[in-house]
Amino acid sequence: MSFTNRVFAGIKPSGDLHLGNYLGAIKRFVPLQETHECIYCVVDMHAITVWQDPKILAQSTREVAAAYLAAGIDAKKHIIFNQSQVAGHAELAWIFNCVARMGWMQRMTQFKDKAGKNAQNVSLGLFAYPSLMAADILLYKATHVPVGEDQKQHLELTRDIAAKFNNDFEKDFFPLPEPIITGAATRVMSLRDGTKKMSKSESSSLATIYMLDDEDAIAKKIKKARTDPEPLPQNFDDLENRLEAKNLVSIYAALADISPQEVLNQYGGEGFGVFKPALAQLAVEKLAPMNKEMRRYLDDKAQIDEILKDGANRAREIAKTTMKQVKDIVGFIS
Ligand code: AQP
Repeated sequence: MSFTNRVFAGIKPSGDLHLGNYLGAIKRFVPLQETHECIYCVVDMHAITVWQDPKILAQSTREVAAAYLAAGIDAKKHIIFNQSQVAGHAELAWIFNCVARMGWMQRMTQFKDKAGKNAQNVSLGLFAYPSLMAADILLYKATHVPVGEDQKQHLELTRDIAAKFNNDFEKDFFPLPEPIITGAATRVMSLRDGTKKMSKSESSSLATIYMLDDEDAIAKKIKKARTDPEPLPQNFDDLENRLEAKNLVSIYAALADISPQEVLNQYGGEGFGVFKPALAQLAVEKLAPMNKEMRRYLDDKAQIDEILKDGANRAREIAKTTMKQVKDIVGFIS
């Protein structure tokens, strides 16, 4: 069977969006609009796998939508919506819970990282998260999924679920979606610890550049970013054991749309006294206009809610067709 070239991607409204979400995901969503039919979702049902204050959840949902719009996603030509408005996500996720195997889910490293020593006490939803993610993607028979490096394992599980469904029920019903993991910053690390991923749940605000940070905050965080006393090398490979320096060079490359090696062609031999101000200037130049645009959208909640509703209506139409077929295939009377 041939499938439409369709992109699905989502971001959890589980806190303030950061540079990792931007460089690893949102920035890369934009050019895909030229080549694919794109569905960009605010995955609020994933957010509640850990506690969310209901008042803040609604605001964070609008913030993700505002970031999509400010980055340049065209909500008329493509689709922007929040997941909980389309019931098909939950319906298909249940069917996938019955397709996925316990052993597959138990291998997911993100669950192990997030649950830590507290595995008996976290929500069942956190454990089942990858099955809902598979439903998000396959409900639209999406063929491509742009994600950061951290989501690679979940994407592989999505393919396993699709393959098992096809094998158990009907050959070639679901596509096996391809991850798109490209660019210089597929895994942006904390500015304070090069071994840790930059993340919404990080407690030190100095470790994370937020998309709504103002120019002073961006410059201050880059100035205070942890580094080492050595100058930058001429070759990117020589940064292998200098994680914090490698992270800053990768961030520069991703912001400037050049390769990390090209950054070192320019700054190799320089110390951080020269490189950090250059990075701060570039980050402000790239992030400040988007920040302004996000705030403009956030000032008009009704407009964002309308965009989400319109997107959900269009997403629901696609989802309805898939769910009708899935129910027939599984043997549910509908
Ligand atoms: N540090 C990162 N570098 C590159 N890409 C990243 N992404 C997240 N962090 C980085 C990518 O952003 C997209 C949306 O992720 P998400 O918000 O749905 O979930 P997450 O990966 O769990 O993000 P966080 O910030 O770490 O959230 P919390 O702390 O709430 O769990 C994905 O494509 C992801 O790869």
